[in-house]
Amino acid sequence: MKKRMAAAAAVAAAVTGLVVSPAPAQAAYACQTGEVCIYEDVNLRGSVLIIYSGAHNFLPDWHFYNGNAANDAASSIINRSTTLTARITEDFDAQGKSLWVPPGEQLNLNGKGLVLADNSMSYISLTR
Ligand SMILES: [Ca+2]
Repeated sequence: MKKRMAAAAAVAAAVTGLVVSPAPAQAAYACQTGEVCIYEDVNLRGSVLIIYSGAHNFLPDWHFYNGNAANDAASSIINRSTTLTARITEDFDAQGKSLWVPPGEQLNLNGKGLVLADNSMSYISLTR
Protein backbone atom coordinates (compact mmCIF):
# COMPACT_ATOMS: atom_id res chain seq x y z
CA MET A 1 0.00 0.00 0.00
CA LYS A 2 2.79 2.37 0.91
CA LYS A 3 4.44 1.70 -2.44
CA ARG A 4 1.25 2.44 -4.37
CA MET A 5 0.83 5.77 -2.61
CA ALA A 6 4.42 6.69 -3.34
CA ALA A 7 3.87 5.89 -7.00
CA ALA A 8 0.74 8.03 -7.09
CA ALA A 9 2.64 10.91 -5.53
CA ALA A 10 5.38 10.55 -8.13
CA VAL A 11 2.83 10.70 -10.96
CA ALA A 12 1.24 13.80 -9.46
CA ALA A 13 4.65 15.46 -9.20
CA ALA A 14 5.43 14.57 -12.81
CA VAL A 15 2.12 16.00 -14.05
CA THR A 16 2.66 19.19 -12.05
CA GLY A 17 6.15 19.45 -13.50
CA LEU A 18 4.79 19.23 -17.02
CA VAL A 19 2.30 22.00 -16.38
CA VAL A 20 4.82 24.33 -14.79
CA SER A 21 7.92 23.71 -16.89
CA PRO A 22 7.33 25.96 -19.97
CA ALA A 23 8.73 29.28 -18.78
CA PRO A 24 6.08 32.00 -19.36
CA ALA A 25 8.83 34.58 -19.90
CA GLN A 26 9.86 32.74 -23.08
CA ALA A 27 6.49 33.46 -24.67
CA ALA A 28 6.88 37.24 -24.70
CA TYR A 29 5.23 39.10 -27.56
CA ALA A 30 7.47 39.80 -30.56
CA CYS A 31 7.03 43.49 -31.38
CA GLN A 32 6.06 44.06 -35.02
CA THR A 33 7.13 46.73 -37.49
CA GLY A 34 5.18 49.93 -36.88
CA GLU A 35 4.62 49.21 -33.20
CA VAL A 36 6.13 50.62 -30.03
CA CYS A 37 6.01 47.86 -27.42
CA ILE A 38 6.29 48.40 -23.69
CA TYR A 39 6.90 45.39 -21.46
CA GLU A 40 6.31 44.59 -17.83
CA ASP A 41 9.72 42.96 -17.45
CA VAL A 42 13.28 43.72 -18.63
CA ASN A 43 14.62 42.37 -21.94
CA LEU A 44 11.23 42.69 -23.66
CA ARG A 45 9.61 40.03 -21.48
CA GLY A 46 6.39 39.73 -19.58
CA SER A 47 3.12 41.20 -20.75
CA VAL A 48 3.04 43.95 -23.37
CA LEU A 49 1.34 47.25 -24.13
CA ILE A 50 1.43 48.34 -27.79
CA ILE A 51 1.27 51.96 -28.97
CA TYR A 52 1.09 53.18 -32.57
CA SER A 53 0.84 56.97 -32.34
CA GLY A 54 -0.03 59.98 -30.22
CA ALA A 55 0.73 61.13 -26.69
CA HIS A 56 -0.62 59.25 -23.68
CA ASN A 57 -0.64 59.39 -19.92
CA PHE A 58 -0.78 55.97 -18.31
CA LEU A 59 -4.11 56.58 -16.63
CA PRO A 60 -5.80 53.78 -14.64
CA ASP A 61 -7.50 52.38 -17.76
CA TRP A 62 -4.11 51.84 -19.45
CA HIS A 63 -2.94 48.31 -18.86
CA PHE A 64 -0.74 45.57 -20.20
CA TYR A 65 -2.29 42.75 -22.21
CA ASN A 66 -2.57 40.67 -19.03
CA GLY A 67 -4.69 43.35 -17.35
CA ASN A 68 -2.05 44.75 -14.99
CA ALA A 69 -1.96 48.54 -14.76
CA ALA A 70 0.72 50.12 -16.96
CA ASN A 71 1.48 53.15 -14.80
CA ASP A 72 4.78 52.87 -12.90
CA ALA A 73 5.11 49.25 -14.04
CA ALA A 74 7.09 49.23 -17.32
CA SER A 75 10.59 47.70 -17.37
CA SER A 76 11.59 47.67 -21.05
CA ILE A 77 10.63 49.20 -24.38
CA ILE A 78 11.34 48.69 -28.07
CA ASN A 79 10.52 51.18 -30.80
CA ARG A 80 9.73 49.34 -34.03
CA SER A 81 8.23 52.37 -35.71
CA THR A 82 10.16 53.31 -38.83
CA THR A 83 9.50 57.05 -38.55
CA LEU A 84 8.45 58.01 -35.02
CA THR A 85 10.64 58.69 -31.99
CA ALA A 86 9.23 57.75 -28.61
CA ARG A 87 9.65 60.07 -25.66
CA ILE A 88 8.93 58.47 -22.31
CA THR A 89 8.76 60.30 -19.01
CA GLU A 90 8.47 59.67 -15.30
CA ASP A 91 5.30 61.73 -14.78
CA PHE A 92 2.14 62.55 -16.72
CA ASP A 93 2.16 65.22 -19.47
CA ALA A 94 5.85 64.79 -20.36
CA GLN A 95 6.96 65.85 -16.88
CA GLY A 96 9.80 64.52 -14.74
CA LYS A 97 12.78 62.51 -15.91
CA SER A 98 12.75 61.84 -19.63
CA LEU A 99 14.20 59.44 -22.20
CA TRP A 100 14.09 59.34 -25.99
CA VAL A 101 13.84 56.06 -27.88
CA PRO A 102 14.55 56.50 -31.61
CA PRO A 103 13.20 54.08 -34.25
CA GLY A 104 14.86 50.69 -33.98
CA GLU A 105 16.13 51.11 -30.42
CA GLN A 106 15.28 49.12 -27.32
CA LEU A 107 16.25 49.59 -23.71
CA ASN A 108 15.66 48.35 -20.20
CA LEU A 109 14.30 50.75 -17.61
CA ASN A 110 16.18 49.04 -14.84
CA GLY A 111 17.83 52.06 -13.31
CA LYS A 112 21.33 50.90 -14.18
CA GLY A 113 22.85 54.10 -15.49
CA LEU A 114 19.62 55.18 -17.14
CA VAL A 115 17.73 58.33 -16.35
CA LEU A 116 14.33 56.70 -16.03
CA ALA A 117 14.07 54.23 -13.15
CA ASP A 118 12.42 50.85 -13.41
CA ASN A 119 8.66 50.94 -12.78
CA SER A 120 8.45 54.72 -13.08
CA MET A 121 7.23 55.37 -16.65
CA SER A 122 3.91 57.25 -16.75
CA TYR A 123 3.78 58.86 -20.20
CA ILE A 124 4.74 58.27 -23.82
CA SER A 125 4.54 60.37 -26.95
CA LEU A 126 5.42 59.38 -30.52
CA THR A 127 6.55 62.16 -32.80
CA ARG A 128 8.44 62.55 -36.06
CA1 LIG B 1 5.66 57.61 -12.77
